[in-house]
Amino acid sequence: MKIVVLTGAGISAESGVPTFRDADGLWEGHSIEEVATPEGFESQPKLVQEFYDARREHLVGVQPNAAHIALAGLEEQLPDDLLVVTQNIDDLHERAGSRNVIHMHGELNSAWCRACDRRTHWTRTLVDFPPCPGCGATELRPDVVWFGEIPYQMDRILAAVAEADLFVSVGTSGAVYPAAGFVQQALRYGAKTLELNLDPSEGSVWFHESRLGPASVLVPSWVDDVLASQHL
Ligand code: BV8
Ligand code: ZN
Repeated sequence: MKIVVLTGAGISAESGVPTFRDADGLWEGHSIEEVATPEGFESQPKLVQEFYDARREHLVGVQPNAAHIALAGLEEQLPDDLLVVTQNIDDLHERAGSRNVIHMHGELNSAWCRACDRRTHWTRTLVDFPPCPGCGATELRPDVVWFGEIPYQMDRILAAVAEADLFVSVGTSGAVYPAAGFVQQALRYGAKTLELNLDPSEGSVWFHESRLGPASVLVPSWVDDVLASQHL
């Protein structure tokens, strides 16, 4: 059984990573246009670097939760059949042990050089525009996908969604495209669709089943169901 799991900020909420739209969400105090668009970076580079530097620093103090850990455990049992596609730029899936992970919106712990196109694992700050380890240019930006930019690995993602027998969405409001459109594609290719979310999302109508509650509870119990059904 081929499974694609799409995750959003809600899966990392219980680890202490703020979501986007919740009351004290990331967008509070910052307009999307200001901090998450190429235009915003052109006009206020230091503000944007500081926004991502703060999130990168905050990442050090948080840990994967039971939802991340359960998905990593499922991958161990179904190594060739489970793909996690995440909209999150945190590294909690990997720190929980997941390997088959696509960061369609990029990663906080990566810097991208606009001069030589090199991507470098990066855990420090970028606000002082340090030189690129490859070419020395001071053209490093956060390796994240901003609004108006094309998400990463779309071909691999769409191929996996077309192959999926089961499409599961965890902790996402379904407000940002193209991620919010994957469930409709999965349905079109005949997949069963399941939503695990604290609240109903903008895409709830597209799911055969929606289970409402915290990811740290819903994901482990769903994983137990899958393993039981696979007699694993
Ligand atoms: C593109 C990286 C062309 C940076 C991000 C008009 C209509 C339709 C689309 C558009 C439109 N105008 C413009 C667009 C396109 C635009 C878009 O969708 N805009 C929206 C605002 C309308 N999209 C783009 O620009 C994308 N690029 O379209 O290129 C293209 C198209 C197709 C194919 C090729 C090319 C690029 C978008 C990527 C932007 N970058 N992140 C950063 O992180 O700073 S988006 C960012 O916001 C996240 O990555 C994520 O995608 C989104 C936030 O959503 P969620 O993760 O879902 O978080 P949210 O807070 O909203 O919700 C949390 C959910 O969790 C809630 O439902 C809550 O109930 C639940 N929850 C909370 N706690 C828990 C929980 N669930 C379980 N347990 C809990 N404990
Ligand atoms: Zn460079």
